[in-house]
Amino acid sequence: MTHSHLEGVEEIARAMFDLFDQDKSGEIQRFEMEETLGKFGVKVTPEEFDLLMSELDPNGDGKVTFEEFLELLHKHNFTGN
Ligand SMILES: [Ca+2]
Ligand SMILES: [Ca+2]
Repeated sequence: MTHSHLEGVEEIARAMFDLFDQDKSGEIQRFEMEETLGKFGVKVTPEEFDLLMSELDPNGDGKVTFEEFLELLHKHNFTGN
């Protein structure tokens, strides 16, 4: 069984997304982002955090959907395209 390149990327993105989405609500809220980064020992200043959220959450509703997450990966060429 062969996976297309895009399917592989979506699988990785989904796994990463699930890691952040601790309450499995289907969206990453700010507190989840903060907690998950903290768990990995990543320290960001409030300014850096705001910048990160504005990247991840372009429509500014305070939640990152899987679509927004995937779009960011594409934007930064993590997909290799
Ligand atoms: Ca959530
Ligand atoms: Ca959003």
